[in-house]
Amino acid sequence: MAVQKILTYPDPRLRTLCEPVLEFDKNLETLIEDMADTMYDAPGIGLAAIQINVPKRVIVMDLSETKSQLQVFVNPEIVDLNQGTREVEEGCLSVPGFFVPVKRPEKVLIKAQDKLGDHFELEADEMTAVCIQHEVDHLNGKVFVDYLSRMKRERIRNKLTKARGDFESRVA
Ligand code: GNR
Ligand code: NI
Repeated sequence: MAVQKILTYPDPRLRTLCEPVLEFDKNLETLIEDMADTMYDAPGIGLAAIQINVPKRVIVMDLSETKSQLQVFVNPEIVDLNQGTREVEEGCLSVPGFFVPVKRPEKVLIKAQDKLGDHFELEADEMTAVCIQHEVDHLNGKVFVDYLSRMKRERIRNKLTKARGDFESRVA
């Protein structure tokens, strides 16, 4: 069990363009374990490696009620299946306390590798489609607040930097 600290917006490290995984080794296995531990602890339904400050193209997700169906996506690619768009309220562990509607493609094809490097494909809709797109955005340095107006984004940024300042002065 190695729960890691989650980076919070507007931390500039969340803007990193993450690197593909080339070696499917013990390091990758440990990273995936840490990510799952951190996601379940939070709790959240997904996590991208950069959220724990590892700039690699690795995602974990678990959308099951019982939190017993971990999904791992290494080097994922998303293809829009052009079945329209849908607006769903999103949250992010790196933007704690804010939930806002984001419009995204409704149905996507995911091409990815598993932790051993084997390639697989998966058609996704509903929450799986929302979550994988949210996570792949993280791998490209994008956060869901980027879809909001500048005014709304700035309001969230100000609240989070002020919240952090309050916390730091209390623990100091
Ligand atoms: O836990 C999470 N919930 C969530 C809800 C709606 C849309 C996307 C998400 S992903 C989020 C976890 C997270 O921040 N992943 O990057
Ligand atoms: Ni997120």
